Amino acid sequence: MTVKTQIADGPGDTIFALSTASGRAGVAVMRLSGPQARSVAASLTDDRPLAARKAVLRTLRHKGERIDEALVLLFPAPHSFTGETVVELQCHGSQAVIEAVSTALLQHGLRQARPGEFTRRAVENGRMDMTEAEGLIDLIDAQTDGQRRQALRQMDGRLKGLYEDWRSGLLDALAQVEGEIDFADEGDVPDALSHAARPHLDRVIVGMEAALIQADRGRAVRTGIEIAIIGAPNAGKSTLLNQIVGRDVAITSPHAGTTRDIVEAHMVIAGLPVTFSDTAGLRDTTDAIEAEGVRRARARAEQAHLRILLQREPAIDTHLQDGDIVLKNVEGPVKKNEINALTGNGLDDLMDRLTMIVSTRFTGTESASLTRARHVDCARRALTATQSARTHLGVAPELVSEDIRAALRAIDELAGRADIEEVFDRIFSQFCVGK
Ligand SMILES: Nc1nc2c(ncn2[C@@H]2O[C@H](COP(=O)(O)OP(=O)(O)OP(=O)(O)O)[C@@H](O)[C@H]2O)c(=O)[nH]1
Ligand SMILES: [Mg+2]
Repeated sequence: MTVKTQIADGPGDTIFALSTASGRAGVAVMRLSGPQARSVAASLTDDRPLAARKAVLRTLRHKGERIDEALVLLFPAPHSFTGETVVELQCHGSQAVIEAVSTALLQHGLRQARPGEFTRRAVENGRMDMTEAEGLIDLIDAQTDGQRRQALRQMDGRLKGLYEDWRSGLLDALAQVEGEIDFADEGDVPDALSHAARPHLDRVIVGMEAALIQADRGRAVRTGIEIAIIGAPNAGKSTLLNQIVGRDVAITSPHAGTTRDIVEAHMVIAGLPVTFSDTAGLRDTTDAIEAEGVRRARARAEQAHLRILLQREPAIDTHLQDGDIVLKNVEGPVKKNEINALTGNGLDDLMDRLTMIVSTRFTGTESASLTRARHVDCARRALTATQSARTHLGVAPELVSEDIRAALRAIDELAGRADIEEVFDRIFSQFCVGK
């Protein structure tokens, strides 16, 4: 069955890119998108008809010469990834085939896609919103299970659902406000306004605040969790790092002040990427190099999601935040909150505790929706504007609708509806070519 009608293709030119990784492989997928995709695919395949969404085996030919045998798949607009007509050529994955196909496509007037251009077209054609597109990048980049799950939820429109809810609450409030301004008796306006719009604004504010509280967690899942090992010189920090990762990554010695540079080691805990940092022992020192190490150690201690403070006589007690781990490095049998860094006695308990912390604090079932700095920035601006609307309700009604519109604009930006070229360029340049 062939599709008879060519459904509205956008004005853009037709692009192509290799969608699979380059290098030697069994199969390589070359993807074409745009108004010419179908006709160019037809002329490469002896003009035999292509049925929608049916894989067919065809000889690819250019200027009379056979290039390859390929599976050809046609997705007529608008039911495709980009919303334009898309053709996939599944050819053999050698450098020579890929080059010959690319040359043929270029000679047919197609253009090599820029990074993220397929997804950008999908967003521009309303096939997905910006946050779903970001979920897609995260899914492609996911290295652990936790990241994969969060990315899939984002791709399924989790954040979209949330901001659509905020938007509808704001629109309800706006409708009340504008209705009241039109009809109410001058004297009654402020009271009537606050009465009708307040519950909507309250609900939106509560939702935004809750999402922002969870945001650190969402970003931690994307970028990984940082755990800093801190303590006095000679506490056994480097010895502990080596035990945790089971490799000799950091130099240890009886000399106080051995570690200066931050030594990092990576692991996966509870499905999330975790980076442990071993840091210089914290003390005042006149040695300029060690002092720089201590400065870096303090900075890392402050930035990390979690600190393990290792104590050995004399114990120091510094840079701790809520929920951190304090461990005594002891000889012989270990009790709760103790470890023997040299023998590894107590290490299993520490790892259990870390697994528990990572899974409850960072991957809980109520996982985060705001997963990027960009999301947090838009949501904060929307929250500030909504709070301002609520403050103005009883006192300056003329400002309320202006505030609500500002909140709606911030949400549009979050959705990628604001269509600001610059924002689009920045986001899509993070994609790889072929996506
Ligand atoms: N007996 C014993 N020795 C330990 C223990 N932990 C570490 N040590 C020793 O103590 C010395 C200092 O250990 P490191 O791991 O280098 O200490 P650090 O905290 O990294 O020290 P700086 O890098 O100087 O801040 C080394 O000689 C270790 O072998 C322990 O639990 N028991
Ligand atoms: Mg050390």
